Amino acid sequence: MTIAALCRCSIVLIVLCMLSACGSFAPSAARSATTQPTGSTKTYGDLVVGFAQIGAESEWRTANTRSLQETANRLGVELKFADGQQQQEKQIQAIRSFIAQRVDVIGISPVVETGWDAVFTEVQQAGIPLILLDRHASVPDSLFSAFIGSDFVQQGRYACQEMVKLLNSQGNIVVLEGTIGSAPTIDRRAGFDECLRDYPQIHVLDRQSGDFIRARGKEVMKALLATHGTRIDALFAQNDDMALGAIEAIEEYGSKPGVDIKIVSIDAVRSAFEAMIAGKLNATIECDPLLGPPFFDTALKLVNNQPIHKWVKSADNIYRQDTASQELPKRQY
Ligand code: GYE
Repeated sequence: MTIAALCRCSIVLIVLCMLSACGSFAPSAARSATTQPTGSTKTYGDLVVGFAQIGAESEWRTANTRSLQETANRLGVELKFADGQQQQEKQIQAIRSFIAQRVDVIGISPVVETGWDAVFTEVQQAGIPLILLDRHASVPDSLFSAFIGSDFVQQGRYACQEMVKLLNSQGNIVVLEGTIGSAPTIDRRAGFDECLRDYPQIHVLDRQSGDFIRARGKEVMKALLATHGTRIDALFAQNDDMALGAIEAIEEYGSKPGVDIKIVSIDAVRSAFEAMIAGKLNATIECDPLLGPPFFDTALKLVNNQPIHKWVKSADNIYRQDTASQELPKRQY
């Protein structure tokens, strides 16, 4: 599903909530075979949940996995966790195995946006509620119960606004993009480019995928420096890990990251705060990975057939060098 579709869906939600004064909403796909008769409400201890994770490509992902596992342990939920190793095929296999095991709820962070219709239909036919976590997918709304995560388009807009300030509305940018075809890559680009249209003196020299991986960020930045050299005034990295890799490449090239080449990235992981304190990263846009609590809360509501929000949206902040040392001790990931 596209963000535009999510927005349309939010409008429908607002109208429905105004009509019913309920404050939340249970979509039809949430009604499942696991619906409990009155008097037998399930608790966390009764829940068996399957989660198809993408992999372990970034600090963000590690924090996200930890949040899911720690929250499951704390609540007493049985979590069946599958690592997709960045492969859609492996995630599809994991979902099929969760269906075969008759779990109560299935969660997935889809590595790419498309190609999910068939397997999500199988989940629906099995009567199992499906939660998309962190990344959304391009499927009809009826094929999943809820999406929990950030507004990636907004993150792209924020990154552009920071960039505009750092460049005084003028200069040449290179972009390190995430996994090709993934929701954050597509949406962060859309938000960034939409905002950039108001600044004709800022030019994007090049954009290349670094797959959200630190080593790839370094490698690709090295190649970008070899091609564009000192014409590069700034880097927008779609995640912190790629920015951190690029910082190494910039230093090896003999330039000063954060000074000669301004850098804005997304995620706000610990290492990004350290890089800001060292003056090597200028700003990072937060993307909250601590999605374990809202995930299991929604899962429990779904099995008990209680109202849920179709999009449980994370609140994301902007962090800059000036507050980085105050913020670092407060960071949980
Ligand atoms: O920004 C990146 C991770 O889907 C929001 O995936 C997530 C992104 C995050 O690999 O670091």
